[in-house]
Amino acid sequence: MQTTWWQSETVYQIYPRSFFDSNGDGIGDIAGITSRLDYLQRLGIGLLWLSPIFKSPMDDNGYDISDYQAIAPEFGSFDDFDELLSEARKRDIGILLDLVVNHTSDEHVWFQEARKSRDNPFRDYYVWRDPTDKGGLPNQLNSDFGGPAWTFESATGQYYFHQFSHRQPDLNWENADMRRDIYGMMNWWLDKGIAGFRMDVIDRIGKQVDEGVTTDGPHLHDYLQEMHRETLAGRDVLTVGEAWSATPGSALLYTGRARNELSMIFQFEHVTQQWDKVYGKWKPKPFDLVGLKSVLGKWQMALSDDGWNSLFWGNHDLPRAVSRYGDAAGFHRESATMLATALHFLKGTPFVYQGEEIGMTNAAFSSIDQYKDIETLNMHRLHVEAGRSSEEFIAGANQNGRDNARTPMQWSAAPNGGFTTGVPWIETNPNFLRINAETEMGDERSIWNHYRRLIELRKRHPIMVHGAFQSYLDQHPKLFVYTRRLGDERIVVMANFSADIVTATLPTELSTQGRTLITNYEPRERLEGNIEMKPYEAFALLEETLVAVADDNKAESALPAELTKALEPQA
Ligand code: TEU
Ligand code: CA
Repeated sequence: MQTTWWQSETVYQIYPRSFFDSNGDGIGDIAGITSRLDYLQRLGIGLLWLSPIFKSPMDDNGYDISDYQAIAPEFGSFDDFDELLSEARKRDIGILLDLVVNHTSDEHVWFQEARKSRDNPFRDYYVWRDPTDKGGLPNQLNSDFGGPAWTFESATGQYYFHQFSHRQPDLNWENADMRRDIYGMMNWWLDKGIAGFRMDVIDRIGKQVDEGVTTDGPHLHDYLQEMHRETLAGRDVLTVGEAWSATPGSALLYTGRARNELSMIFQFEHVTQQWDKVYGKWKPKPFDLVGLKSVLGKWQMALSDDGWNSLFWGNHDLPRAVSRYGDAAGFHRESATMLATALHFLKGTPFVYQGEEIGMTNAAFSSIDQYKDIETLNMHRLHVEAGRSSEEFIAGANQNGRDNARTPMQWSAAPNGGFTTGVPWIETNPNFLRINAETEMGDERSIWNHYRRLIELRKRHPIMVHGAFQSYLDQHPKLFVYTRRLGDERIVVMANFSADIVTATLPTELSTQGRTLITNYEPRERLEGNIEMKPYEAFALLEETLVAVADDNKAESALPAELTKALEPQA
């Protein structure tokens, strides 16, 4: 079975602002990432996705780009970037950059020009509409960050369209000159040797505002196939498109092998399915495993023969996995390792979000003043203006707000978790004393070592990459049970998503014996009849075959001195 190189890799997402601060200004930076490459190599990571590092006023922490071909000064210089790229390459780690081409910053020169006059050559790089006869908004489209998606510019008497903040004007992808400039920029970065792109809200670029269409517009796939022809064709690179609106059907349009568009997408149905239908993520719902399993299973089956799944619990926009789906207070190690096992044995490419590998948790901010995220701050303002309580909003933001994922990476028990010797741009989670990379790496049963083993197993066992998925006990409210099969090999995965001891009767087809590839409790050799699962127990059992399986559970040996040193806070 032919494996495309990125199908057996694991990607690690870095939010540069919060990863490691090398110069004490309280903001993570590119040199900080370079200083942590040994840590990432030891984890087994093959690819890094960097959230945007480009010049930006940082209204949306870099997802508002003012120069696609300049490094944000607070993150460093091109020399720093070139150093990162070459040091990563020495460790067989590729770099994916974050391509944000649905919109730019309002400080981008294109927008600065466009807003000067209606006949400026760059005017049509953006989406402008006249007010209605009564001077009102062109239509009722709203921004994801609250309020109308239209802002009026009196200088030229028109509104411009922005699906996010008013400082992130949407680009007009119907303009061929604009598309050509984007492709030129992409080739400029690709020629530097990056491994590919994560593509921000790529489902939005086909917008048709007069029809009220913001996602999956009629020309979306024409643009992506043109982009592929003009930039990606002939290059062995990885692309992953963020597509909150994706369905299994559209996923095949984006990622089908014959489509020549993207390698894979991030779909979010497993996330939004847990949101309130009216208030979205701001009114959390109780966790529903049966619903989650049905979505994960649907996506496994939909992309089983073509296309390719990304696998993730978290990213810089989502709450911390162990807080959202596990039990950070009661069974921290068990639930974090269970979540990792349940996800990494699925078919697709796993994405680990910075700090997930050490079980970082949500930050229990009590005041809106502790929050930094523009989405949260805007929504809080609208919530309070609508007469609802700040405390009620903060309870929701504490569970699902984006800042939960943006508190500084916790490297050690040093002040600020060893992230900075200065004052961090956002508060460090006080549990860094207990939850940090240094502690985790030294403990053979830690979350970190569990991730390291999972990543290693994927490289060693083609069944984890290519095996066919089949779920069992679909209606069980606490157990996620599935198998992967490749040829005469089969892996049985069982995960208890609860703090309870759960007894279940296994279907006869799951009665088997073999070797435990990984577990967060004691290894099992036989499965049959009634099985008792401990709180948040998860394991993967490879059915007995003639092929001896190397001991995958051997603990990581003591840390090499150079790595321990690498974790010490920099002067
Ligand atoms: O996110 C797109 C996006 O839709 C999310 O912000 C989502 O709307 C929100 O988190 C759900 O509550 C991408 C980036 O990942 C995000 O960080 C940016 O803020 C956004 O696009 C604009 O670039
Ligand atoms: Ca810094």
